[in-house]
Amino acid sequence: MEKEYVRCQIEEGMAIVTIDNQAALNALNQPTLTQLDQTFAALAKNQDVKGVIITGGGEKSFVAGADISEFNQVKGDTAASFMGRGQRIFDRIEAFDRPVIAAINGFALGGGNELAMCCDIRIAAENAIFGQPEVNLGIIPGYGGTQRLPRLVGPGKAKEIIFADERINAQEALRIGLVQRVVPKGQAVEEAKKLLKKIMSKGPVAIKMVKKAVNEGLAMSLRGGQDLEALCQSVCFSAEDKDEGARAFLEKRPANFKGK
Ligand code: CO8
Repeated sequence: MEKEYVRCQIEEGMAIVTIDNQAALNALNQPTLTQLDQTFAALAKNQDVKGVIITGGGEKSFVAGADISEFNQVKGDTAASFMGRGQRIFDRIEAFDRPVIAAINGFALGGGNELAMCCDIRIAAENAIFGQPEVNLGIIPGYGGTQRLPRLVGPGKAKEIIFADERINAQEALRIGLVQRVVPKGQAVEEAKKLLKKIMSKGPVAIKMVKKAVNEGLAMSLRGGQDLEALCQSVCFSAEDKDEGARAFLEKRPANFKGK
């Protein structure tokens, strides 16, 4: 039987997905990528799950990158399809229709930083270290890093990080906007749960539409993005959640959203 590299635990409507291959600092080998994809496919069908947290096993590493021991399987003529597979898995996580938070408990290097960047929100423990060290290996980031990093921190900062393998600590990651919160070592998952619970108390249709408008709008012109925003708002105004939200406000009680 294949080793289990990805664990998924569901509690109070939250799925906690743990990449667990601690002997290799949770490096992403091909079975791990497959299991991650399968985990998200199963979560997509489970409507009891309202949000997801991704973290790494142990206290040292979130994910230390793609598994370097697999590099000899990749040649010039197969690299593009190899990368495309990982990119699409990360794209599916990014497009997951409920919030996904990265709880970064240690090293987030190469594919690890790329995994964190496809999540909606990143919370770092103070011992987290970020970087894109691929150029040390004579290659470039391959799971979306050259595209998502400049979108998050700007092209100059992204090139500095990638060209020179500049390692970024948690406070610097916060300063440049790579992460949204920094918490003490060992607290990233707890903080992510706290934030996710708060998000889960809001209208689920609205949260889904915010995610769609922000993610898809980033690739559009300002006008096109606003058209998309208006369409997403139409979805909200057609949903029961909007009636419940207004009613609850007027009746001075918490809303009981159904996500419909
Ligand atoms: N792949 C495979 N094994 C790894 C990886 C990795 N990315 N990172 C760490 N390990 C293993 C080490 O080989 C070591 O194994 P062993 O105990 O058997 O020798 C174990 O994890 C512990 O690592 P260290 O002893 O090195 O621990 P340190 O605390 O001294 O150092 C570091 C921690 C700084 C994280 C260090 O391990 C390191 O530099 N790791 C590599 C980081 C890296 O370069 N990541 C980028 C990889 S490339 C990538 O992600 C994108 C490529 C896209 C193409 C994919 C094609 C397949």
